[in-house]
Amino acid sequence: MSEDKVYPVPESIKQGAHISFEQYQQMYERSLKDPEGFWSEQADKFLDWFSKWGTTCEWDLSKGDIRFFAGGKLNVAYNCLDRHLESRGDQTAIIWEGDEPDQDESITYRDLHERVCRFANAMKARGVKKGDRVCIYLPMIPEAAVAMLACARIGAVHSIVFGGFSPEALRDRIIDADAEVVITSDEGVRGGRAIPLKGNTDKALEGCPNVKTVFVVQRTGGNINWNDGRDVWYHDACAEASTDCPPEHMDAEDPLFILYTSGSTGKPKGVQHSTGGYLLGTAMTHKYVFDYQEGEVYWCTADVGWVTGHSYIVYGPLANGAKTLMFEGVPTYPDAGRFWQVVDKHNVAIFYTAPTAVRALMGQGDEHVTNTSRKSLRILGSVGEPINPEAWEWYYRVVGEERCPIVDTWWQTETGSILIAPLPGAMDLKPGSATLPFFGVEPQLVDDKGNVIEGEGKGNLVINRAWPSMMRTIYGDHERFFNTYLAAYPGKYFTGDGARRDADGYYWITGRVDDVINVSGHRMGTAEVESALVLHDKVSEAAVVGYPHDVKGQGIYAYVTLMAGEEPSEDLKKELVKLCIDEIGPIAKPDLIQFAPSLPKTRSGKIMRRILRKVASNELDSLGDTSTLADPSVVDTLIEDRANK
Ligand code: 6R9
Repeated sequence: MSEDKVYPVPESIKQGAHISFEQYQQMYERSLKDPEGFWSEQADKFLDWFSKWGTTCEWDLSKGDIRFFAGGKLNVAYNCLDRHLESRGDQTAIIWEGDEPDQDESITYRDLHERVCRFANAMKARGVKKGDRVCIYLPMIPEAAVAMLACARIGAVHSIVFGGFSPEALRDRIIDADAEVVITSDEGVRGGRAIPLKGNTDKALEGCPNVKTVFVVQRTGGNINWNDGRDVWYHDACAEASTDCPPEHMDAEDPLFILYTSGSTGKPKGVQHSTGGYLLGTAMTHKYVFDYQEGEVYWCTADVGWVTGHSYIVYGPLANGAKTLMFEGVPTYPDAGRFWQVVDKHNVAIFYTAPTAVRALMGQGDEHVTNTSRKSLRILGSVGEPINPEAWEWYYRVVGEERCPIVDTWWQTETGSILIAPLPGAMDLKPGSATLPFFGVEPQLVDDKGNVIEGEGKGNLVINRAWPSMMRTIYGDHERFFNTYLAAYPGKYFTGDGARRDADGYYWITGRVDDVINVSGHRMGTAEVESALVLHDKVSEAAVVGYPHDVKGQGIYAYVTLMAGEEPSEDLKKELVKLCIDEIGPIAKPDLIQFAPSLPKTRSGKIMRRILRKVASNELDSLGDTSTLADPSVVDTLIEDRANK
């Protein structure tokens, strides 16, 4: 092993783990040498099929064609529910923990199956059919999982929009997906505060004439407006629906869902996932990366509005017949010990969260953790951004009491499931490294010209072959899919991340190499925030970059140039912040705004973001070459006026 700090696999975890290091090596090698044999065995083992596929896998990344198990028929809801009824119908499927500590609910596989069938029939009764897009805009309540699975059952393609997004962001996504049905709730509740989801939906729908039906879940009973021809109470619709709903036979390559994510340019893109390959990827990784053992309570703290919630609250765990915990609230309500209180209350064995939450809680004092037991915990997980070694050590030492391995899982909305992560019974850990690739994943590092870097080194992270849960396209724009991910390095998938590989072959993700920033584990395209800022009458130009932020990982730093004659002011800053919140949502709120008389541009008019990033990060002695700027003196003014001196 190299000079890095290494944490060997604890004996207690090694014994009884699904996979040892030797097994990992054998299976990994086979997955690359004999993908047909490997994937067909796994698809047989993990999923139930109505009928078998033709060719197991075929892809040509230089053309954008990817197919796994094509011709095979299955249904995701059947795999997550029906097939478990005989053996574990009365076992808990979902443990719901509400925003208030005295609110919770356990839903068995049988209950969940019934609820899904009813709601599936309710949608059918209103004309929803295979292939239709359905938008889900719900808080973290069981109905979110019910709605997802009900769509899957009838072959409708869901598009979940995170409840923290604004009406404008919701509208864009409904229009892009051409959804005719929206599922929302009267309000959501987080940290004791109500969020007007129905009100937001009403606003969004002012611009969506194609939406015919809005199902409304009653969560709080708060006041809402009602549109008689369009709005339907979810509970009424379910009450009158039958519990008998045969699952649609879907092709493995039929779309399961669309999920919008940010890129470096343009509007958010609808990442489209498949049915068979996606479910196989999430089920396999859920079992092996978390070493999930029968009967254990597993908790992923993500929101179902993000891919982590899709794959690791709902699809992966339920496909494996697991007990999955769904939490409505926030880590600091009623106090900063909430996570650990919930762990004790429900005997959570596997806990999966984001580094930003770990850092935030680390700052609140150890006693919130140490005054709970946490004896049930066995495995800890991290996802969303690189975890800094201090946060890793705290998570390991204070939360896990040095007995729980931390699985640092690297993946993306586009990858569908975890691609690089330790298997807890197999791999020694190094704080800050996502370690080794999962089965069938062939990572490579390339330089900007596409030359492959062998052995130890640093470069752009690409994946040299397709894997089952890989995205299939961008909804409605296959060319954009190709250009965004497959054009840069022909035959390879480009992740947008940079990485280093050490002497042991371990991967260390260094962060995005494009204009995407990662704020509290949420992806944000700088272009999206810029577009919001320039909507203001007084703004002529804006450039947004990320800068290091203690808790959020990266903060949003906005440089704003005003129209001639306009004066900077604190009030104007507030208006700009509000504009970003209104256009995108609270996660897009700039942390720092600097009014800049002009931005550093090349002679061809390109903004030199590298310089803006350096100034925002206070790395003033490494600005690099500024000689190609049209007016190098712009940089002195920028430094003089920086917002975080
Ligand atoms: C699952 C998810 C993807 C981007 C990805 C990378 C960053 C995620 C990470 C990580 C370092 C990890 N990222 N996990 N970076 N270590 N364990 O987060 O999907 O929202 O699409 O974000 O997040 O930069 O490219 P998504």
